[in-house]
Order: sequence, then structure tokens, then C-alpha cells
Amino acid sequence: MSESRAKMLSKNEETWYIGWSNCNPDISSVLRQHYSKPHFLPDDSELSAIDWIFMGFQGPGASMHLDYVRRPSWQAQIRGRKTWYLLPPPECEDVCTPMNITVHRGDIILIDTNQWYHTTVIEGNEMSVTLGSEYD
Ligand SMILES: O=C(O)CCC(=O)C(=O)O
Ligand SMILES: [Fe+2]
Repeated sequence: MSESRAKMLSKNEETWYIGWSNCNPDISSVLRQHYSKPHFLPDDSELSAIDWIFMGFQGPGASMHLDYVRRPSWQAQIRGRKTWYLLPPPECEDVCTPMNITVHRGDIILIDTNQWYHTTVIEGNEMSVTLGSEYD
């Protein structure tokens, strides 16, 4: 990707969005020097060893999907702004309602991505960068 597109330096550049998980222990120990477990999780909760990173610019993020991962997860919005659109699973349709929420820099969203269908949209001109992990 050109530097101009990577940084979206011109309005003509095509937007982009990328997400990946890190399972390399050396990288993980560096990443985890920069954050600790979100303070509102119970003291005895544990993070999975894998960190997820999502980043990109204004426009579509992840398309609507349900995950098949072991546990619920949290995701910290490090910079930029992102809207999550959540749809309940069919079993809960009578009592659960679709929701959306925009997270800003400093916010942390907790979501069981195995239960709630989810899609994301990046808002505004700033690059969105997030980091998260599963926990139990
Ligand atoms: O951050 C996003 O855009 C999507 C993240 C996601 O699908 C997930 O955490 O399960
Ligand atoms: Fe997901």
C-alpha cells in the first residue's frame, strides 16, 4: 500500500480496514507492556494469550458476522471512532432488540461476539485503532 493511501493523505485514496490476531509470545509481551487487563473485569478473570488488532479509516469495518470463538471479548478504542451495529441471535429475538453504539478514544466495549451478530463502521477522518482480547 502506498504511504499516501496508508495515511489517507488525499480524498482520492481508497479507504481500507484490516484486522488480525497476534499469537507470537514475543510480540505479545511487548504489546502487554502497554496495557493491563481492563480494571472492571473481575480480579480472577483471565485474558486469552491472543491480542486482536483492528485498524482503518472511514467507511465499512467488519461485515455482519457471528464469531465462533471460545469466550466473550473486550475491545479498547485507542484512537478514532467506530460504530458497532449489534443484532440478537434468533433464540432471543422476542426479548432482545438490535442496538448500535459508537465508541470513542478511551472507550472499551465488552461483547459476546458468539451471541450477537455484529458489523462495524469507522466514523470521522481519524484512523481507528483498536486492541482487544477474549477473557473469562
Ligand atoms: O472491530 C471490528 O471492526 C470487528 C471486530 C470483531 O468482529 C470482533 O471483535 O469479533
Ligand atoms: Fe467478530
